[in-house]
Amino acid sequence: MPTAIVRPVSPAIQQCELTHLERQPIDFSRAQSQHASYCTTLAANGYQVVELSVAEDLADSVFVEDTALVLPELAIITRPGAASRRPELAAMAAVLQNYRQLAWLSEPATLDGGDVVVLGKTIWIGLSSRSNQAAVEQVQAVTKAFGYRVQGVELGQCLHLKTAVCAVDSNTVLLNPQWVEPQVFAEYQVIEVDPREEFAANVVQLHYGRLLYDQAYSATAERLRQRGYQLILVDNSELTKAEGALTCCSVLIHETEG
Ligand code: CIR
Repeated sequence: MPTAIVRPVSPAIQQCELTHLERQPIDFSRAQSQHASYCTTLAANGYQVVELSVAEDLADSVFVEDTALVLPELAIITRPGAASRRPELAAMAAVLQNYRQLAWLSEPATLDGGDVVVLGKTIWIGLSSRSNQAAVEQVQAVTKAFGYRVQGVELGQCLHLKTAVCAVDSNTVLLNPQWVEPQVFAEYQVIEVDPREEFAANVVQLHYGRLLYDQAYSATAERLRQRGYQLILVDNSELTKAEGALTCCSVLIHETEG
């Protein structure tokens, strides 16, 4: 059975890091109930949901994706670009060690898991305000023995690589051409987001091929449906204000893929 590691929304969420968005009020109880639906949806789709304990004073701790990269062969504990987020790592490492051998990044590398897109044996890393070339080199060093190629990607004005591009299957990406150059992903099939929906590229690939998707992006959802993808929609409106998208809220552990 695949596993999803999640963490409750912190009561400090209003003090979250923001890079490209203006701060606006976040309704904590609404964020909690949307997050609960996200977890229930993962469970209903076959995941064993493992919840880390709430971190009262770690504002961004719900965004567990940024703390780890899980591959079939090992898990890498990241070194988030925002120093405020580094205390989030210990709880993730304590659980992940039950599933994978762990590797750690060290200074000067910085990496947010939101900057990582894995397609087969290629690991794409966004060179964002959070993740750097030293991370590309360190991830390459610890994954080389398993046959991975690690490639840095230049990004436009968005927080993470997964804000700009995500895989929707092993050979296809969903991408916003304003934020990442489509040519970089020319070896795959490329689906572009609807130009009215700039945040629509973020999508969670579930273990049997369905996609967990944000109900806010109906025009891009239609594009995906027309290509034959089955979508499961959830509401993420409160955590969107914290610059968090759907992939950010879980670390998925699959039997055969990261
Ligand atoms: C941050 O700026 O770190 C959080 N407010 C949002 C992190 C979102 N995580 C993600 O996209 N993987």
